[in-house]
Amino acid sequence: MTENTNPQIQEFYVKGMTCEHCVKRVSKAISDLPGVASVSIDLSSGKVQVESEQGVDREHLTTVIADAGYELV
Ligand SMILES: [Cu+2]
Repeated sequence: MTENTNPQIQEFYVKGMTCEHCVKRVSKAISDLPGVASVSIDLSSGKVQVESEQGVDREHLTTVIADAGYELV
């Protein structure tokens, strides 16, 4: 049974991204989280939009972003 098929869209801000390479790193790190359908990142503002099935745990995301070398703010 699928009860909730509406995707969750969450917005985060990540500090420290300076180029497309950073964007790719962060995007990949988030995409690897379970249930994540898509990630879109605006480099100039640091805004990260995550679309997922169940929502992404902020604490978990903080760790993943830190491991990639950036900071979730
Ligand atoms: Cu970079």
